Amino acid sequence: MGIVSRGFRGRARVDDPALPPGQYLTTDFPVLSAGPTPQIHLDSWRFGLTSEDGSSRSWDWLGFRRLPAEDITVDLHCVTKWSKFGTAWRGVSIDTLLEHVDTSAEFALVSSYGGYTTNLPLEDLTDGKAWIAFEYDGAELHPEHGGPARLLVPHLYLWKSAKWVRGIELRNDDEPGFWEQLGYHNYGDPWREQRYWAD
Ligand SMILES: Nc1nc2c(c(=O)[nH]1)N[C@H]1C(S)=C(S)[C@@H](COP(=O)(O)O)O[C@H]1N2
Ligand SMILES: [Mo]
Repeated sequence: MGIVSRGFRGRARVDDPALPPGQYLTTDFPVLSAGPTPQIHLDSWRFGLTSEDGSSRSWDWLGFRRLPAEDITVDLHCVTKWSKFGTAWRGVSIDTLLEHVDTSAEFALVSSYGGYTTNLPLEDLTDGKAWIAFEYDGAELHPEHGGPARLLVPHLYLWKSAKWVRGIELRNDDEPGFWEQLGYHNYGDPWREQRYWAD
């Protein structure tokens, strides 16, 4: 138990035990995108899940929105060193999407409208650790922040939280994504400061 209580969380304290090493707190919500914000119409939106045996499932927007959703409040940590505490989202747990999927895959490759990709171990997406989020702060997710829907994996640096997500491929082998190929750490744990490949 740290000396600083959770009640002190709105203040920008660098000794806050909830702030990972090397991070500073911000209250605004920066937009970081490697390219333009794609225009995605809800009637053509699809989310696909492909297993390592080649089988696949997909949801259109109405089907996706009929899935049980949860409210989650989490801290975000970006590799560019800002952290934001207490962000409120609504989304579908990846566990829900995987409910009827039989897989022994160890890895996931997440892809987005616009071409962005990111990779992570499948176990970092399961057991209540990740969501496909479609609301932020009580309103539909703004396109700049990944709307209509984005992956949210708050325990890893935010580049793993693919905006404009369109699918997840379950794989036996690990395939580096966009930033991972460009030198970002393959895993990206903010508590171990895994920013770049040599960290
Ligand atoms: N599709 C897509 N997802 C993305 C990115 C991107 O460029 N394209 N940038 C990543 C990075 S590096 C960060 S820090 C966060 C930023 O999310 P935000 O713009 O909502 O703050 O989105 C991540 N997800
Ligand atoms: Mo980032």
